[in-house]
Amino acid sequence: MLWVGGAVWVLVVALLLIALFRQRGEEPLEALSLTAQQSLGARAWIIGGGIVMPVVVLLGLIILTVGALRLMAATTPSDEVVIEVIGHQWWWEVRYLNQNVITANELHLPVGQPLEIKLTSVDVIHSFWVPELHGKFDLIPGRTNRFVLQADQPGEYRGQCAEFCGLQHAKMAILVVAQAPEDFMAWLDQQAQPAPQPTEPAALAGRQIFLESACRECHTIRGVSASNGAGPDLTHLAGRRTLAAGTRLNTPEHLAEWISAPQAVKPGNLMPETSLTPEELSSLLAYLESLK
Ligand code: HEC
Ligand SMILES: [Cu+2]
Repeated sequence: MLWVGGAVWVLVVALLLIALFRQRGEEPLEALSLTAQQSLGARAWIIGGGIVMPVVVLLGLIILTVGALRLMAATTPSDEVVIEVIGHQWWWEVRYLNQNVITANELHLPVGQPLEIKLTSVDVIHSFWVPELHGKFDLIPGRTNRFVLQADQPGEYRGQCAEFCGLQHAKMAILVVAQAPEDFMAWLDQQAQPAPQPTEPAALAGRQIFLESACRECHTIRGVSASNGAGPDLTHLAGRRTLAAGTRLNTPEHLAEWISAPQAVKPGNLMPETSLTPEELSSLLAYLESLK
């Protein structure tokens, strides 16, 4: 397209320059009436340059374009792994539809394999954007957008919500982890397991506190309790790199900070402040950290 467009441009500019600088002599305008032969030539220019050439050039480009579009659509994604990304104010829910895996703010995929990503939202419009991998795609409530995502190099790629979605829009990041296919399958198998059974007494007490407090209303821990889905699934929380959509690295200190004062860490986010005694907090943390 560039070369064809360039050739057309050079031709048009050359004709324009010829017309501008052609010597017309001194005759007054009225004397410029065309001979029969000249007017035939002028008509040939209009029909040839104004109709025939554009039709030929544009037809050629349309054929090329349709061919290129067909090639692009031909990357058939795997139907074994289909990922749904659901936007929430202000975090990402990530579901592996055929494996019954639900996680948050972290999307793993095998290197070099095209995967279908379905995008939707439960509240307002968000936009999924991992600049190093693809262009922006919107997450729209009540609608599913699809695209095919492929990472060619292993590594971690930062994504960001790219559609202003409220107070903590800036703190709505997602981490895309592209792994060797066997590592990815191992990760997926591990994520499909229910939450591990705690063994330590503190963690066992922490699980009880989780079940008796408001936490369980919003957070699912598969194998332990189901929730209304208002907050991220915590089944394998300890295996995630970040907390609260990339707001903090997932360390024991940051987790303690988050549970004891989520509104100080990410003001306005939809997790309410909780009132736990220091003992309750430390057991709860021991439990959450066991959720590998
Ligand atoms: C009213 C619903 C609600 C309640 C109750 C609630 N949370 Fe949350 N929680 C959320 C939401 C929403 C987020 C996501 C916040 C964000 O990133 O914007 C969240 C995030 C978290 C995260 C970070 C998860 C991640 O992967 O980023 C943890 C851990 C967590 N909550 C633990 C708890 C614990 C423990 C309790 C009980 C003491 C609790 N939550 C009570 C709604 C709730
Ligand atoms: Cu958003």
